[in-house]
Amino acid sequence: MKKNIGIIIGVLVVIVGITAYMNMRNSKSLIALQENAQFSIKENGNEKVTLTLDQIREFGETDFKGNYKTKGKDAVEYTYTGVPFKNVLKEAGISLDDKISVVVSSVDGYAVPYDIEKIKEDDNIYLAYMKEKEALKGKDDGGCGPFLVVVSKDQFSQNWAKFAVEADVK
Ligand SMILES: Nc1nc2c(c(=O)[nH]1)N[C@H]1C(S)=C(S)[C@@H](COP(=O)(O)O)O[C@H]1N2
Ligand SMILES: [Mo]
Repeated sequence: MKKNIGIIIGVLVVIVGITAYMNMRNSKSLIALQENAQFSIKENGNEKVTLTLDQIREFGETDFKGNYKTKGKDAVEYTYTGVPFKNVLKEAGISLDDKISVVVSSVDGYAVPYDIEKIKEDDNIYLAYMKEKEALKGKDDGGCGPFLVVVSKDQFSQNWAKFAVEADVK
């Protein structure tokens, strides 16, 4: 009997290990699929730089929380992965000193203005590309990505920018 329990635990440990490994591989390959995902930065309407997901991941990748609320449902707290939005602007060589806002535009024509003081805050506005360790799917695949601007400290997600493709710093 004792021996059987040992075998069962052993088998379970192996199954959990294999599942964890497969999940890890899965999220890596999903990210690889999104390697052609791009995000453009403008300064006062002028094209500054277009960044790939691979480049953006080098700007201080971190996990953070976001309260995603969709119509008719309660807000749900998810863990997202991305970079602080201000890091992206810094890496693009844009000074925030003389600026008022960052307007993020999306593939569906949606545009969200963020106050420059909000952008400067720590741990609040992020450029996300993963949710619960999986790459964000695009609009055509029923997702919010490949890039999603998350306002981490907000109670709801009405000021997030789904399918974000561009930011203009003005
Ligand atoms: N690109 C884009 N982002 C958007 C929206 C949108 O229509 N387009 N809607 C906003 C609103 S009002 C909410 S509540 C959240 C969640 O919207 P969803 O429920 O349509 O996913 O996304 C926000 N970001
Ligand atoms: Mo909304």
